Amino acid sequence: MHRYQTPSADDTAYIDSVVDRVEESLDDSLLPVDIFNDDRIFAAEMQRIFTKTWVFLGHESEIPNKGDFVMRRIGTDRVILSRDSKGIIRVLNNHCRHRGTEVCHEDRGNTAVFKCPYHGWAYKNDGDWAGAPQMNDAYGEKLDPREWGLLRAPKVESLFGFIFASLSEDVPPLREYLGDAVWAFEAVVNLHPDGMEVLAQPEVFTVKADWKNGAENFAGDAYHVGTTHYSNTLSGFIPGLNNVSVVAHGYDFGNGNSFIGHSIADLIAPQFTMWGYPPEVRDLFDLDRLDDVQREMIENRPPTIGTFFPNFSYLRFPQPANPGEMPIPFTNIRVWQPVAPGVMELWTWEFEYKVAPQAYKDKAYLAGQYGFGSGGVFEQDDTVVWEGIAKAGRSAWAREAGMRLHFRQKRTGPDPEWQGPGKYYPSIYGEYLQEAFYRRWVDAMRSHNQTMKAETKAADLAVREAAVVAAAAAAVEDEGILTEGAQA
Ligand code: UNU
Ligand code: FES
Ligand code: FE
Repeated sequence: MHRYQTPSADDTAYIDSVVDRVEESLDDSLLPVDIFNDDRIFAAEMQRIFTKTWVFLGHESEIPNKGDFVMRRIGTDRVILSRDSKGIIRVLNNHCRHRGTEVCHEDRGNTAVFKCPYHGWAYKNDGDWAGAPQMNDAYGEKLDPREWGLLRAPKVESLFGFIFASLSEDVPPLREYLGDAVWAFEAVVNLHPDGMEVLAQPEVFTVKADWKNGAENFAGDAYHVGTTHYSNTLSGFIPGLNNVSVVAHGYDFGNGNSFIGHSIADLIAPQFTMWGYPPEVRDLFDLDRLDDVQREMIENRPPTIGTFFPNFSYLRFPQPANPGEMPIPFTNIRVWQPVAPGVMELWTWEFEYKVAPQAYKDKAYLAGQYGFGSGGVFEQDDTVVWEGIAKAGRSAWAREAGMRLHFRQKRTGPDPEWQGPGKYYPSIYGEYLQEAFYRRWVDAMRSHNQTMKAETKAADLAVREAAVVAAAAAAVEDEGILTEGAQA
């Protein structure tokens, strides 16, 4: 049994040749448009990237209680993100093991059991097979709950409450995979021991653009803001917005994980250090948790926008909750979810520190949604221009002409004095972070030799079970991923 259609020999030759051409082009700081809207490239991305890397699924605060679940996606599959009756977080494939139809049709809820709507097979909230109608007449005896349980992601880990999963047994642990980016992420989301929480369920909407265009933009594109978002400069929505790339910096943590930083105090007003958090929130932070370089970084040029390969992005910038008000920072987390060639779902969540006053959470939610909700004034601008790129990727003219995109801004190197991990670039000009994102894409598209285990044999499942429990147990110590009593 193959979980994904194996490309034919011809397809593989085609895909490999495109990946080669992308790499050669990047050596020239160019990028072929073909990769943004191509059936075979899309299929290969699902197979070679989305079943192999770590992907973000949600936050612990979305499923705080045993039995809570939310529906998410890994690649084109709908998956159940569940906190099982022991408190362990599970990522379950939503396809019934009997005939394969979709088991769960709710976006969220709380349940001990998922029951398939076709013939009624039932699964526990940890994925195990639980029963079937007329079991004695139909089957004679109970089926093996492990062997006939829902497919389960072998790797689930939580980082500061943010839950990632991988369908590959072979990925390194999440912290190792993200590498130095963890250091920056910590300075963003771990300024208080209670961490952050979601302010509402995510918004999800379809954009006729490729997932990579959003990921690339958030990996390092400060240059577009003055033009794409000019209406927000005109309206005075964020003071100084047209100069935002002048005060922007780059942090490259390798492997396609990067942040933009902004000296916001230079842009808006001197008190806008540390993203411009007002004293009632800033005073709650425990900055002793950070090292000196992290502290200096968030004071003067905090990470404002970033991408973790492949499709997780972050944004924190001060914006008014209502026109004319003082800008305040909001925290928006997003996933560029591929659903078809040239089409993605955009998932966005607003977050805030758990300890922040409720009045601040309410305002931060409004500020975030005003700019980057599905109808947000920035979101609308960005998605329209990205949709144009998907059209280029489908254009016979552009493809026949071998059209390649330009990543050749003037580059000045990283700061040799930088004391932190990764590389710090005082200037964002150069499009080096976007180029690094596509270099990581090339690497991922090449490392397809590791194939997923084809058959879910009982023995495999036992191994997976052990891996999931071990990961969850490690997470107890690490992040408190389990609820109370879960270890019993
Ligand atoms: O569109 C953006 N990347 C952006 C928007 C950056 C800074 C402020 C607002
Ligand atoms: Fe699910 Fe038959 S397909 S019970
Ligand atoms: Fe933008």
